[in-house]
Amino acid sequence: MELTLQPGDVIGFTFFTGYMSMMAASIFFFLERERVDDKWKTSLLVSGLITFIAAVHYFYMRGVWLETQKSPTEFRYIDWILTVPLMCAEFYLLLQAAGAKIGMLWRLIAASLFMLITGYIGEGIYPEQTILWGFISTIGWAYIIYEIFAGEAKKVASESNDKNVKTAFNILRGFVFIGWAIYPIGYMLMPGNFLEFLNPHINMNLIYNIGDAVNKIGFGLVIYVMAIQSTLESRKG
Ligand SMILES: *C/C=C(C)/C=C/C=C(C)/C=C/C1=C(C)CCCC1(C)C
Repeated sequence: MELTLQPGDVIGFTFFTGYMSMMAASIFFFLERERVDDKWKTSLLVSGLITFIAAVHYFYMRGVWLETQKSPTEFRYIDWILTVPLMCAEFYLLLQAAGAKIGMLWRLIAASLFMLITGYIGEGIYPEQTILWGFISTIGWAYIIYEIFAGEAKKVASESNDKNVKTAFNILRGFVFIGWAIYPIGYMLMPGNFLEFLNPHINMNLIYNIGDAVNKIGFGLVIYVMAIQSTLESRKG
């Protein structure tokens, strides 16, 4: 096996572009922190950390893919276990001024770890039980959706009187509901799972790489736009 990107290796291509776009997004979020009000600086820092942690993992995943043409499952889940709780922290930072309590953050983090650890068990350890573990994992995701669409996070957001925060919260929830649905679709391409029949044509890594680009960079950009908007408004009046 040649350890370089071969023509026609579409998945390999997305590992390279994933690496580079995560890196570029990190530099962008880190430098743009200068331009926003102090109260949003931590949110932008966390956005940059999410894409930076992903960039480092993409660097390694790219290497595994080139060497083996197999899923870099371990690096993938280590990345998610670090970045998904940080995305939960973004919800907390956004809603802090509106009165969000730390308990909400811990519940979101616990649910996301449950979702990812059980997902890993079905992808990396017992792939013959992928449907069972995929189902268990979905309970964690469902809890997160409950918390932001019907639970305390939703309540706090609806009581906020900052329209920029409200808009950003609504878009971020959309990412968790629709953008995150990309991942279980990738998972179901595993042998023995519901979408196995698509497997020779669509590779799980292609779906996961698209999901990461949409969710990690998109999430950060929503927070960035909110922070800039809020900063401009506060400086005007
Ligand atoms: C930056 C990485 C993100 C936002 C990763 C999100 C991952 C998920 C929402 C994964 C969810 C899964 C299920 C809901 C069931 C099947 C197993 C998983 C782990 C793929």
